Amino acid sequence: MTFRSGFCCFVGRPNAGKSTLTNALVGSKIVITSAKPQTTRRAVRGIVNRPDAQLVIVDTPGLHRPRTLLGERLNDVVRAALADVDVIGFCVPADEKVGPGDKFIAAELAALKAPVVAIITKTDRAGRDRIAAQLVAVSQLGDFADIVPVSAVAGDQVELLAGLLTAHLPEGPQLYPADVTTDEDVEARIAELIREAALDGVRDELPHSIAVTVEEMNPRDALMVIYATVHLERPSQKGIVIGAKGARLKQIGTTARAGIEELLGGRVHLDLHVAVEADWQRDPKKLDRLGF
Ligand SMILES: Nc1nc2c(ncn2[C@@H]2O[C@H](COP(=O)(O)OP(=O)(O)OP(=O)(O)O)[C@@H](O)[C@H]2O)c(=O)[nH]1
Ligand SMILES: [Mg+2]
Repeated sequence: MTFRSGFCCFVGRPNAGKSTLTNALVGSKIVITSAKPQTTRRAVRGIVNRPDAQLVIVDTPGLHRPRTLLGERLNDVVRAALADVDVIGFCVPADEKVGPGDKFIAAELAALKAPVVAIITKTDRAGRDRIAAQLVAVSQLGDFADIVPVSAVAGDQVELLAGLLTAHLPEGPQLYPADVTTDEDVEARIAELIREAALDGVRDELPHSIAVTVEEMNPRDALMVIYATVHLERPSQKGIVIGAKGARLKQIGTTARAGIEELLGGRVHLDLHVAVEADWQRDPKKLDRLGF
C-alpha cells in the first residue's frame, strides 16, 4: 500500500467554518471556533491520521479586507501558509450568497500552483435547492479539482473530504507521530480556550479587541495553577468583560477551566486578570509582544 503525507491549507472568508471543519477532520478540538468573524489568528496545524496517509490541515485566519494592522498581519499569515502546501481547501458556506470576499480569494488562489478543492460548508443549514445553487455559484468562481458539500457539525461527507484531499498528497512517510493531533504548544492552546470563553456573549468591536496571554503555569500538589491575562483595548471594555460584581469574568473562568482540564487531563486553578493595552490592534510593538 502506498502511504501519502503532506499539507492541506484551509482558506476562506471569516466565519466560513474552517476551524470547525479542521476539528471534525482531526476528530478532536484543536482550534477554537466562534460565531464571531476573525476568530482564528494563527496558522494552526491539525493532523489527520489515516491508515493510508497523514494529512496535515493548516487552518488559517479568515482572509478579509483589513482595517487594522492586526488584520494585515492575519492576511499575511494566510498568504504565508498558502505558499507551500500540496492542496488547498477553499471554504465557502452553503447558507450565505457567494460574494466579493469569495471572489477576491478565488482570484488569489488562481495564481497559485497547488490544486484547489472547493468545500461548501455548513450544509446542515441549507436546503437541497440552496446547496445545488451554491454548487453552481462556486463552480463559477474558478477552476477546482473538486467541489464537495460538507457539514462539520452533522459529520456529513467529512470522511469523503478527507479522502479527496489525501489523493492530492505526494507519497511520503509519516511527518508526525501517530498520536499527535497538533503541533500547537499547550500554553498557546490554553490562551485560546480562554479567548474562546471570553468571546462568548460579547458583540460588535469587542471580540476583535480581546487577546489572551498565559503568564505562568505552576503545578501545586495535584493542581495546575495558571495565571493568564485578558487584554482589551479600552478601559470602557473592562466593565463588560468583568461584568457586575465580576460575574462575567467568573463565567469565562469556569468555561475555560473545563476545557483546560480536559486538555491537561487534570485539575486546574485559573487566575484571570484583565488589562488594557490601548489600541493594541494598531500598534506594531504591542502586536509583537502579543505574538502577532
Ligand atoms: N450549523 C453549522 N454551523 C457550523 C458548521 N461549521 C461551522 N459552523 C459555525 O459557524 C461559525 C464559524 O465557525 P468557525 O469554524 O469558527 O469559522 P472559521 O472559518 O474558522 O472563522 P474564522 O476563524 O473567524 O475565519 C461557528 O458558529 C460554527 O459553530 C456546520 O457544519 N454547521
Ligand atoms: Mg477559524
